[in-house]
Amino acid sequence: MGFDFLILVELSIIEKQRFLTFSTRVSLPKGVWGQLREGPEHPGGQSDLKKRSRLVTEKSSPKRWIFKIILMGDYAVGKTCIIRRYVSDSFIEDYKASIGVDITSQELNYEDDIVQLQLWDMSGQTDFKLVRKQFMSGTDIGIIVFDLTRLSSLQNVGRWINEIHAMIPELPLALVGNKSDLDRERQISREAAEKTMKEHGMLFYAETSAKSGDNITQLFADVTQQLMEDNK
Ligand SMILES: Nc1nc2c(ncn2[C@@H]2O[C@H](COP(=O)(O)OP(=O)(O)OP(=O)(O)O)[C@@H](O)[C@H]2O)c(=O)[nH]1
Ligand SMILES: [Mg+2]
Repeated sequence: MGFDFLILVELSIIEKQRFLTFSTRVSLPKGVWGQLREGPEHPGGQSDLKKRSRLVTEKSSPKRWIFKIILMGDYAVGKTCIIRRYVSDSFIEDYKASIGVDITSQELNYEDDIVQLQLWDMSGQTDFKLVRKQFMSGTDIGIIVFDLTRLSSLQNVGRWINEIHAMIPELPLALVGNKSDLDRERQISREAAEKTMKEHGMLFYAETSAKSGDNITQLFADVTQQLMEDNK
């Protein structure tokens, strides 16, 4: 029963990915997307993409880059809302758990170049561990989100890191504390979160509110800067 359900979910994700591939705003040269997405897999689940530049159009000006970013973290910490706020500047109060993986694309300028961020929103439910595993390949950077009003979501950060690094050893990771607007319900100080970030050797720590929009654009600007510094 559980197995059948999983297969259905994965098929819908593949359909979605295909749709996104054709609807993306970046005009990729013919065949480039296929080349980018279909590298032979290494045993650890990491594709050979990591060794390749993310520069898509080398000769044209401006240059175009494409990066895959995964968002992970406990259920209901606000991963989907962070992406929604960033991409469509909107917010939904009702919680609707993500099923499997959702992919959204956002384009931005970095200096004279154009960067396309592929944002892979992974369900935080434990049931979807297998699905998450299958969609991690080719990731450039991970964002682990926790809820500033729920201590357990910070305590679980180590588990998320293990899940990711089991598939992609040493993938660079950023830590994000979301729901900063709920100041009175806050359970985690900035210092405690920064300590966790340092203990795990993560890139940086940021606090966001998908509800107010605070620091959301800055978060993705910082992630983009990190990616570009690593790839240029
Ligand atoms: N106050 C406040 N609520 C938020 C914020 N971000 C998300 N929420 C709420 O938290 C709940 C969960 O948000 P989601 O974005 O669906 O959480 P998720 O991490 O994607 O959850 P899963 O898909 O189950 O992994 C929703 O009710 C949102 O309205 C925020 O910054 N502030
Ligand atoms: Mg979600």
